[in-house]
Amino acid sequence: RDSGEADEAFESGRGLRPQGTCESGNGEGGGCYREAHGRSPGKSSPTNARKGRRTPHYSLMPPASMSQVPDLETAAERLRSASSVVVFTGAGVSAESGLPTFRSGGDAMWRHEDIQNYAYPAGYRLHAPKSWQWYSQRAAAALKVQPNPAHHAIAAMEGRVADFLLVTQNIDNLHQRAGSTKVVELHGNLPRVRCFDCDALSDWPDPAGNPVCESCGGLLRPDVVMFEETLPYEAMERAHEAARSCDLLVSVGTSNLVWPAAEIPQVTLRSRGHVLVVNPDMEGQPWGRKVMQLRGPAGLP
Ligand code: BJW
Ligand code: ZN
Repeated sequence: RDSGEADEAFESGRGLRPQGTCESGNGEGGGCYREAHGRSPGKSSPTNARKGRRTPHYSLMPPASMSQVPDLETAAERLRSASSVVVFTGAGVSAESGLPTFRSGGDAMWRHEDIQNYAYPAGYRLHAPKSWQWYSQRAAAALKVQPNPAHHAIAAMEGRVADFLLVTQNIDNLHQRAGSTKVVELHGNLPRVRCFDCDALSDWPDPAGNPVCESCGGLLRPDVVMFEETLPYEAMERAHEAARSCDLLVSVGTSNLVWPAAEIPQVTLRSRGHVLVVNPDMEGQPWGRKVMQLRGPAGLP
């Protein structure tokens, strides 16, 4: 292997993982984790961009010593001593509220639905009104469940850390319902509806009715970021800036698979901060000398 590239991956926390574990053929661009991380759209890995070649398929497992596996108290101490903290969340944080994640566990959403049908603009248009009803049911389900201890703990952290920002990929509003106010939403918000054509925002109308915009007659959709759509510019700017300047970024309940959001922890690792990963599954997670991996669920009671 090219040791320069591998060392860069080590330092950035961009994981190497065993061969044969790539999630190809899942309809999400057909890429494996490494492909996605090595060449984010528009932001290719500097090393590979420079050398103009594909990222090789590493077959190394990270040495255990490269990442710390702290006990809860050590992780808590790291958090207490940080004066600038970013919490970066994904669907796993809402799992203990009863909402399925996208990719993990038996009830993962993408196990049951073809994401091409609903989570891509072209698929959504083609499969309306079924796609509309699918999102509408998810919006209703999100309203029925309650924030769990993880949401509450993150909301409480906001009041204790001088410089705090929650950067979430979640669209279910549970962080806000738990009391978080310093929130940046990268993937939009499911309780809102937007017109494909005129961009008018509204609340969910009768889900049984036709998804048609009252102003222009265009097709309605949830105000979430689907695949191949760009993330809100200002939200990404704020997230990048906070990730760049924080002492600690806590990545909770996300597979860290979807770009460009997955770059946020990497921004911290390339800067001066450390990363604490909280997840029951560390496969494909950031790792390296500045990473602590706390294996387990987010919402301990
Ligand atoms: C627990 C737990 C417990 C369980 N406690 N934890 C090839 C290479 C590189 C990039 C691409 C590529 N092909 C395509 C792309 C780009 C694409 C992308 O990244 N794809 C990859 C998946 C390959 N990205 C995009 O398209 C983005 N836009 C973009 O790049 O624009 C430029 C462009 C233009 C034109 C063409 C191509 C690019 C947009 C991404 C938008 C993502 N939107 C979604 C929602 C869709 C709508 C919907 O249905 O809601 O956002 S997808 C979905 O994934 C959702 C989530 O926010 C996001 C992240 O998922 P998350 O939250 O991490 O959930 P899971 O399920 O993945 O993980 C759950 C985790 O919880 C697991 O780790 C569990 O272990 C853990 N867990 N229980 C704690 N109790
Ligand atoms: Zn309209």
